[in-house]
Amino acid sequence: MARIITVAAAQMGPIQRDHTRESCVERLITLLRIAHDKGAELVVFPELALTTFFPRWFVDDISQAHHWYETSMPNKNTQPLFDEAKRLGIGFCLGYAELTEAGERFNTQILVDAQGNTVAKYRKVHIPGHAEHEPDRPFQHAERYYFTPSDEGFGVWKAFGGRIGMMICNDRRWPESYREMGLQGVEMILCGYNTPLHYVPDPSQDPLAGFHNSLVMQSGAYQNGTFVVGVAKGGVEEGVDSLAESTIIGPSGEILAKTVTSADEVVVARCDLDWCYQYKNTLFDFDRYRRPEVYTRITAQRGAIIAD
Ligand code: CDV
Repeated sequence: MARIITVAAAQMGPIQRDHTRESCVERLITLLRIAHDKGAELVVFPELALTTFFPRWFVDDISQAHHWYETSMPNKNTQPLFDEAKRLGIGFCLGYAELTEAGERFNTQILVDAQGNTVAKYRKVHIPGHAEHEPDRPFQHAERYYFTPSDEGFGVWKAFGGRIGMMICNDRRWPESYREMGLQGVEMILCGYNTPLHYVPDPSQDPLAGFHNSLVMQSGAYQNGTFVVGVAKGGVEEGVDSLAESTIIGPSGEILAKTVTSADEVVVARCDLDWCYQYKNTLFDFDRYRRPEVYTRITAQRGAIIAD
């Protein structure tokens, strides 16, 4: 019997600084209902879907930023989203800032099943940007100040009749993220993102933002025989323009659906998970063709050791 997941990429337009959690949750519920009407059984929301992208501002005392984080999930603000999803019998993947009881701060994504149970949690591994205030920038990208890089790595969970993995934004640029999940048989990777269209360290990359977004996700999908669902928070948020172009990609690397606006928008694809095996059992038959014995540098070193 075919294993089908109808998945929705539920893109958000900007969330401004003064937008409340309640207003964000209302928008998420609207997107959820639209996705449900389009036949989706799993809805993927962006990275940091409950707040503006607050790492664009630096504060000297980080406790002044605690109001951006969630200390429990669900909580009073997000409970209506969980309730509506359960009523509709639809699952979702949600990104938010997490503050643990031990005081650790993570950039987190959860997977919630159609019965309203949180079945998986992923904490961002690759944290981009900077940890110190850089006053000369037009805006900060201080993710390395606000978030601890998770050591938990990349999990794959049995859910929605398949094997689901998660990653967050910058993770999608690293082939290791996909391969770690590929080696666990992942069939669908869910990835929220916030990608400013102006890359401050090297503005020559700005016109390539959309190209690079597609390049990494399409390659990761193809090379691991998996669906990839990339979902943006796009548009102009607090003066910073961000990439939209939320995309659902098949294991062939082809684009199955893509948003056309930079506002709240839902696109859907009907994904036959068995399609993954046309790639996993042929060109990318890992067990037959991979050569881990010669890939020793991949985990033994971080930076390049330049050959001379
Ligand atoms: N939120 C992110 O991880 N954004 C990065 C930016 C800094 C380049 C990204 O990889 O899209």
